[in-house]
Amino acid sequence: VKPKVLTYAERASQCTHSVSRRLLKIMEQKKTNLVLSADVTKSKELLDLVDKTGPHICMVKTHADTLDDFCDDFVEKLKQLSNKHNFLIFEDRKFADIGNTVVHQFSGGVHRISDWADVINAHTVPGAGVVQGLQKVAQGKDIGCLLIAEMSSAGNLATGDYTQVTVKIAEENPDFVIGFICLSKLSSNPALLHMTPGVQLKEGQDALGQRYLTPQEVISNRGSDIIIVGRGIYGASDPTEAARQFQIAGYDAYLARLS
Ligand code: 6AU
Repeated sequence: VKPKVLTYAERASQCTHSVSRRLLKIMEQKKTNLVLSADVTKSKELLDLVDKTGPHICMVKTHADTLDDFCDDFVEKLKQLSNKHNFLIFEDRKFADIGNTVVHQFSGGVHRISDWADVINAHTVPGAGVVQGLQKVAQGKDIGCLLIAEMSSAGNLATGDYTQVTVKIAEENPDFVIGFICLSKLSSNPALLHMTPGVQLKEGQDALGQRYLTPQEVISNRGSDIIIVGRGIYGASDPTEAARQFQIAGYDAYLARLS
C-alpha cells in the first residue's frame, strides 16, 4: 500500500521547530507552496515585486549581497511586508565555511542576517561544523536552516553519498535544520521540508547551467513540498499574474499528491 501523504496542517502539528510549523500553517491558510526568489538588484524594485506577489507566496527568498543599495530601512520595509501579506523571509546566503567563520558571516558584516531572516541555508561541504556554528548564532531566535542536499545546476557535485550524508546531518539536528534544498523527496520525516529551485512552467535550461522542471514534476512526481521560482515570476511581463499561475500549478500538484 502507498503510504498516506500528510496535509500541510497535519505536518505542522508534528513539527517541533517553530519556523517549519509557521511555514506549513501559512501554506495551508494561503493555499500556496510558492517561494518567490526575488533576485532583483534594487531594493525598491524588490519591495514593489514582493508587495504585488505577496498574496500568492508563503515565503520570499533574498540574496542580500546582490542588492546595490542594501540598508536597514530595506530590512524594516521587507519585514513590514512579511507581516502585511503573512510570509516568511529566507536569505539564500548558502553558508559554506568552518563553524567559526560562519558565526561571523551570519551575525555580522553589512547584512547582519541573523537579525532579520526566518530561514537560511548552508552547504554541507565543510561537515557538521557549519551547522553547529550557525546554530550557535540562532540560539534563542526563531530561525530555521535548510541544507543544500541537491542542486538544480548541470554538473553539480551534490549527489550520491554527499546527498545522503546531508540528509543524516539534517535528521541529527532537528532543533535547527528544518529541511532541504533538493530536487526530490529525500526524507520521510514529516517535519523536514523539501524545497526545489529550478522551476518554470515549461522544462528547459538557461545559458549558465540552470535546469528547469515544472511544478507538476517537482511536487506530484518527485514528492517535494515547495517550489522556488525566480525569473519565471520577476522576468514575466506581469509578475503578479505569473505568481498566481505558479501558486495554482504548485498547489494543484500538491492536491494531486494527496488524492
Ligand atoms: O528561478 P531562477 O532560475 O531565476 O532562480 C533560482 C534561484 C536562484 C538560485 O540562487 C537558487 O534559486 N538556487 C538554489 C537555492 C535556492 O539554494 C539552489 C540550487 O541548486 N539552484 C538554484 O537555482 O536564486
